[in-house]
Amino acid sequence: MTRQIMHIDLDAFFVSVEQVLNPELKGKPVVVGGRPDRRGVVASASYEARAFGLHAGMPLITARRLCPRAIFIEGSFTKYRDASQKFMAILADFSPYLEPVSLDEAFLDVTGFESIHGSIQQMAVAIKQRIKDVLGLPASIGIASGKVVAKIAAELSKPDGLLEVAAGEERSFLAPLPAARLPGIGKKTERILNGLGIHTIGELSFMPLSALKSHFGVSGELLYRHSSGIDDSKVEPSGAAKSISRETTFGQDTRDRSLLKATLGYLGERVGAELRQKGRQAGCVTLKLRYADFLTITRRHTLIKATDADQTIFNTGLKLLTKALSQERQLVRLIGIGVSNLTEPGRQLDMLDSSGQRLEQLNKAIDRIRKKYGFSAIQSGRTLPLKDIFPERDDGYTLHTPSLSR
Ligand code: TTP
Ligand code: MG
Repeated sequence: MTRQIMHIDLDAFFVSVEQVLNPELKGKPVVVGGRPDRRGVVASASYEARAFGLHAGMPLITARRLCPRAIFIEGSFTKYRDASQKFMAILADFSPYLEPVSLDEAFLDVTGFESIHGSIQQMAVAIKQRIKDVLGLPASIGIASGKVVAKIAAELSKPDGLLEVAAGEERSFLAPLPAARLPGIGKKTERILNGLGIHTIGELSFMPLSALKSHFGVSGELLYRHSSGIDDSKVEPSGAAKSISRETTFGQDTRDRSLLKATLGYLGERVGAELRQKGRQAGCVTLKLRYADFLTITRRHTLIKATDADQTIFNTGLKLLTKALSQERQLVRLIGIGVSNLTEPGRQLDMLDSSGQRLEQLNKAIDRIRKKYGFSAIQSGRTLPLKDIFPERDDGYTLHTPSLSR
């Protein structure tokens, strides 16, 4: 039976939320990301702003130069989180097979649901309408037999779009599109493909599997399948986040070890707190650094045993940081830490591991105290240097771009 998968993504999400709260912003070039005289990047740009070339990830300074009339908003993460929860709740009303991907993006498996809604297209229209009625937000929806094609269809339909790729048409739909549209094709893979004379997904689909495997290893097989529109990956309703991360841009590029270390400690604690709140453990820690010239690197370390302890996350991150700094002399612009390979904790094994258990109890106690008395009620030594640098709020420090840490 052919599956019917929807990919739903809100348009210019952060900006659209701001426009609902302040309708005067509607129809104007608007950027959420911070004040343009400060450092940081565009998190979300309205489609009017995109007409000037603005896009997510662009330095705010560049954004203002390209579009001096743009309205810059700092943004606030709690508003977006609230909207996101309501958005997911609306989708869950339509099908229980919901996989949230990020705050404003989800897959929905709606196979066999047409009898309730007339057709899957009509169901998508109803979903868009409900999101508009309840939240006032525009959404775009792609419909296809698999996740990859559904996501690309949603992207192409933006803004406020709806695009269905009929079963059997996946290959011809993908063929003319740039290869970089496929998931897993970053700048590096794209360069290699271009070097081989391959620019479109259609051209990619004619490459023999063996050649793709020899160039790209295991991911070569995925490229082979996806480029032909073959994709049987499931919509995973457990839907829990696949990774959790926090990052921040410094007010000034820095090589100050104690600042880097303290910031890493702070971000690591935030990651750890979310991990424990979600009741999960992580098998992998990733450090992200962006240097003064925007060179961005990620370094990952796979743990022998999954963890939810701040201490382990921090220590692993610190080792990666020390190594990275020894390999690159530039000043650091942004630092981030994340965890992935998330699993449910294996209770049985933990019983045998008393130091792990002690850490677990310690972290739980810290979480409880902070929930009750605020973040700064208890501080670990590793984040203390931040006290002199950043303003403190009840729920933590105001880092330079607090709301934009993903
Ligand atoms: P996206 O869905 O990628 O972007 P968008 O919703 O602003 O625009 P569209 O989908 O119409 O292309 O990301 C969702 C939100 O996540 C976005 O509004 C802001 C945030 N975000 C960041 O904070 N940093 C980023 O680099 C990106 C890409 C998004
Ligand atoms: Mg979006």
